[in-house]
Amino acid sequence: MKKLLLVNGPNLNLLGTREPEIYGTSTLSDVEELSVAAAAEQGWQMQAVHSNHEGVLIDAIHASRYECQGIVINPGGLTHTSVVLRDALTGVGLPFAEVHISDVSAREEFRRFSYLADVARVRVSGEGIAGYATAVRRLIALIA
Ligand code: CA2
Repeated sequence: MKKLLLVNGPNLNLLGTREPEIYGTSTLSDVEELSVAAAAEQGWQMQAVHSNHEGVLIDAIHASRYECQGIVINPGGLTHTSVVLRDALTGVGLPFAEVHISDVSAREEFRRFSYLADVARVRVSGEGIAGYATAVRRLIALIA
């Protein structure tokens, strides 16, 4: 069975505990369940990883190289800072979707820049956690 890797970056474990006006009230577990279900609807498996540590995320991306056909990633704040995360994603060469719960284009100026924007095959921002399902469907449609 074909498989996607779901990556959630730093601080996303706080979902549902603070800033509901920006991120809603759902938890990271809700996000993972929703994403697994969206993949299963298309007949795909999904493996989820979350870490607050950049190197752990990079190791998970490297390990997915021969096991997965694509990656759905919300890098959290690393979106705006991390060349090494970009290098890991381009390095493994898997097509990936960049997803953000909030509308990063309508927030602070520093959130408008993404190190992944020009290499992501799919970008979803501002749809709340439903955006993960959108990203899964659009990525699978591209690579199936
Ligand atoms: O909108 C998104 O999904 C973000 O990737 C979330 C990141 C932020 O740095 C990006 O600019 C946009 C922040 C993740 C932290 O999430 C929290 C959730 C609840 C409470 C505190 C943090």
